[in-house]
Amino acid sequence: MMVRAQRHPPVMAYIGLGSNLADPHAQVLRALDELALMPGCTLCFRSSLYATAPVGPVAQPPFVNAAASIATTLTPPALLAALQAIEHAHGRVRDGVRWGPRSLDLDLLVFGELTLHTPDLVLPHPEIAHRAFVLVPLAEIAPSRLLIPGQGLLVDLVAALDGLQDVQLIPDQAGPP
Ligand code: PH2
Ligand code: MG
Ligand code: MG
Repeated sequence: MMVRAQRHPPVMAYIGLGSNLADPHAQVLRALDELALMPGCTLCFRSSLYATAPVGPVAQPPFVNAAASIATTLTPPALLAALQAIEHAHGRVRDGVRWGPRSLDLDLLVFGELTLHTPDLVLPHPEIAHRAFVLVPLAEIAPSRLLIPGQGLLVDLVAALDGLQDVQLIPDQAGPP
């Protein structure tokens, strides 16, 4: 009898990308390519890049933000570790300044329908609902009726944005071949 390793069916997960140091545009483009190479993950969609004003209490340079969807057989902690390894390879230094500038931030936003509260990982990401720099890229690649557990339908969260946050689409510079 053939014994197969137990496999979990793939789960759709959404990642938020952000950078505001060391050529943010290039950091985010490279990170999107690296997400596609993570073992146990298939990249489904990647959003456009957006130039966004920094949100939060720390004065810092503007960000480039984007979002991606992956189908993954990894567990949430294993996926988090893979994302942190990419952040680390981009020179991300965790200096303890919460919400401070960063060369690359990869946030696990949504992991299927899972709700999780551990010291290392909270799912869905608790800050999605009010952040245009997350919701606008996410709305480009996710179904409008995506349910963000505990926060609501993506379409409703986008409609509730106050319109005050500066999020500008960066036109795709790749021209026709
Ligand atoms: N990330 C933060 C804090 N503020 N502002 C923008 N525009 N984009 C971000 O990715 C961002 C932020 C902490 O993760
Ligand atoms: Mg973040
Ligand atoms: Mg983060």
